[in-house]
Amino acid sequence: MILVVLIAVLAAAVIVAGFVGIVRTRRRPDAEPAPSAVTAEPAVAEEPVVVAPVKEVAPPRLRDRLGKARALVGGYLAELRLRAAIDDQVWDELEEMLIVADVGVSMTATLLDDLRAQAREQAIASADALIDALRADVAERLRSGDQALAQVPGDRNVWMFVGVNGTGKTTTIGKVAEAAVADGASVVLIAADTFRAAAADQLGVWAERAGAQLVRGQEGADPGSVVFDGMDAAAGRDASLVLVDTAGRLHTKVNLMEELKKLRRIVDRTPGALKEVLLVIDATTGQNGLAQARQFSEAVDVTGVVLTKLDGTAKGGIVLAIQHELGIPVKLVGVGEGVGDLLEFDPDEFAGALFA
Ligand SMILES: Nc1nc2c(ncn2[C@@H]2O[C@H](COP(=O)(O)OP(=O)(O)OP(=O)(O)O)[C@@H](O)[C@H]2O)c(=O)[nH]1
Ligand SMILES: [Mg+2]
Repeated sequence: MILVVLIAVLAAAVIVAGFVGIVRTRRRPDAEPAPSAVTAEPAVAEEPVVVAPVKEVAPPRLRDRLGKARALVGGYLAELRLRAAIDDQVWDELEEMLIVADVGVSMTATLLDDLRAQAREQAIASADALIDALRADVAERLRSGDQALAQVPGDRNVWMFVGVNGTGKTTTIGKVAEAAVADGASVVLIAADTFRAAAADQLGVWAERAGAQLVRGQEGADPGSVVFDGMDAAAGRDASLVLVDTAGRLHTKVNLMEELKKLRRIVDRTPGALKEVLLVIDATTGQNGLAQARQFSEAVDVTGVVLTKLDGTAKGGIVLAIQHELGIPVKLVGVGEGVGDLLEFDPDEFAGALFA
């Protein structure tokens, strides 16, 4: 009898142990892990944890944003490629294409002279080969300037943005600030546009978004004193990049151009800090941008051009005119209104995209 009871108790214990074991091994994968005793054995993950990848926004591609300019030039190129021989008509159409694309009369003449010489020397016989030679020539000419933005590690780097009204100065500064902060820079934005309170507010939105410090003054304040305070603040926080936003002004207004010179002098009180004076030109204004560039350059010694709104114009050739006639390299191009829509200018990519 005792033996029977003992066997029954043992059997019951085995069944309960087995049941507990089943429950343990069937824990839901998403359940909290059971508290485990300290053990020398490494923990073994029951299920691999799959984390959704962070969705990265790819930078825009220049060729995708040059839609209008590519459509215009592409129309001519498609026609030209059908020609059996390089005759006068081919040369006329090439000339028309370059003028319509806003390459400018002088640069067009230079490019075509070059191309004629190449065609003779290398016995170029097909329109296809001629277009390839043109593309290479354009890239070569655009490469002649120093495209890189001056930024010395460990230095205070000040970039001043100038230009006529509405070209995209404030927007470009916002885009640059965002990228620089993401790169680990300590960035100060100076709102030297004191004509309208809204101008500093607009810069403030970009500053907040990027995580940059904003220095602004009252509406109507002397822009010089704002720049002065901004340089002080930049020194205080040991900022690596300082972006100065100036009010849009007509290049023909002498007093306003004098004001720009003054702002420049205030930045220059920190010797060597001013690394770039960037003229922001709206590409849709075409050849008029050249006149602006000349006047601004005379006033404040422009070191580079930011060409904005390339996404909205068929006149992409203006890049060539600027570099050829003014010797000022295009350093950045704006290809949209979004924060990521700013690209470092790449001559080969540009020539390839335009004369594909
Ligand atoms: N499509 C397009 N729009 C742009 C680009 N850059 C700027 N814009 C737009 O151009 C308009 C003017 O830009 P702002 O940055 O305010 O120009 P600004 O030079 O600071 O203007 P002011 O301070 O008034 O002289 C805004 O609507 C911008 O969104 C660009 O690359 N492409
Ligand atoms: Mg502005």
